[in-house]
Amino acid sequence: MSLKLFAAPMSSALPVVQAIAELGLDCETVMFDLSSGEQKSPAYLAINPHGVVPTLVVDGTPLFEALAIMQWLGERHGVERGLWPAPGTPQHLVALSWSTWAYVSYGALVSVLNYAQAPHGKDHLHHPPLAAEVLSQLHAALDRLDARLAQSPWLLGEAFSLADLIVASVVTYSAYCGVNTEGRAHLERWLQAFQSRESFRTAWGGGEGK
Ligand SMILES: N[C@@H](CCC(=O)N[C@@H](CS)C(=O)NCC(=O)O)C(=O)O
Repeated sequence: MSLKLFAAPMSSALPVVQAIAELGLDCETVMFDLSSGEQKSPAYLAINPHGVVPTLVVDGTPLFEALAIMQWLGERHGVERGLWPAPGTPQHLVALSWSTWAYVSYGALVSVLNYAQAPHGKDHLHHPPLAAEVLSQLHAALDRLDARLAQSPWLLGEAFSLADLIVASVVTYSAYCGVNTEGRAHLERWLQAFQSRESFRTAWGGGEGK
């Protein structure tokens, strides 16, 4: 199987780079400089019409959206390595639930927070009451994640899995965006264990954690 990843430093591609490292897969990686706009070249738009990274090209077929890529990596390569639960098991449902929750539900709130906190050059979007509301919803979400992590060291039980990588990546990113993740014992322990992994330090560049 041939794998080619289009990625960029400090981007949504980092968790995918980390997942590939955890799985120990052979993968050609093309690093774009997003500021140069090469992600909008006709050649790349033919692979990913949205002109963003990451895209993983699997035997010539492009797969885009970081969450889809990592769930596919889990299904196709993680099960045999003990990093993703086998389809048909209850743990597989848990992995799909929490990983999708992180990107779709929690991640959507982080996007709104970024707009409400006025992204660079978009001061007209600055909206403090909306930012406060979204922050309070994000903190409530983190409380629920903390409660889940009170049940076991990792999301699926005793062992680290790509479900942890996916969820912890979004939580780590949210901390960069100003969501205070501290003060929750189980969440903090889990986040620290995640950020101490060699794959995190390598992929995210020096282990800049929360
Ligand atoms: N939801 C997408 C987000 C992809 C995305 O927005 N990537 C950004 C980097 S974080 C990008 O490539 N931006 C370049 C651009 O918009 O030109 C995913 O998770 O794959």
